[in-house]
Amino acid sequence: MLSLSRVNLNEGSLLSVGKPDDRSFDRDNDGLLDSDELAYFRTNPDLKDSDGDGWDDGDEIRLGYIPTKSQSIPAIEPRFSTVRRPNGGLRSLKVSFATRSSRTYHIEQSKDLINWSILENEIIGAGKMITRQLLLQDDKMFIRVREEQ
Ligand SMILES: [Ca+2]
Ligand SMILES: [Ca+2]
Ligand SMILES: [Ca+2]
Repeated sequence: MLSLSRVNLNEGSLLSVGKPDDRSFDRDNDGLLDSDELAYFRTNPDLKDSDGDGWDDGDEIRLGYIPTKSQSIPAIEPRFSTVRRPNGGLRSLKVSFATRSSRTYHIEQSKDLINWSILENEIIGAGKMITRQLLLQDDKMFIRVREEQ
């Protein structure tokens, strides 16, 4: 899509896949329309990650961060909250974390921080917060979220 549009622009080809000012066109495929990037978000319509902080413009907007400020980035660390039994014991653990589009995430557990086993595999990032409720067998358990390309 992107390379076709460049051919169209630079060489006057008759291929019509969308003009850069087309209201429905997203040249850099970051989830924001060119027209919105130029007029509203002030981001670069040719660059997925306008401020170079590692998060695509569309993901930053969806997650509530600023795509033109590299200091404004979603927290990588997962957030945890607990649900307790009436006797105070841990019943379940809620984990939520910000995800990047086109990355995958794994939730893993460990008792000793050495041996890790997978609780959930291949969670597809989508530029939004993902939340999971984890049922724990053991009250003493380490949980981590791993991101892969
Ligand atoms: Ca775009
Ligand atoms: Ca960014
Ligand atoms: Ca940013």
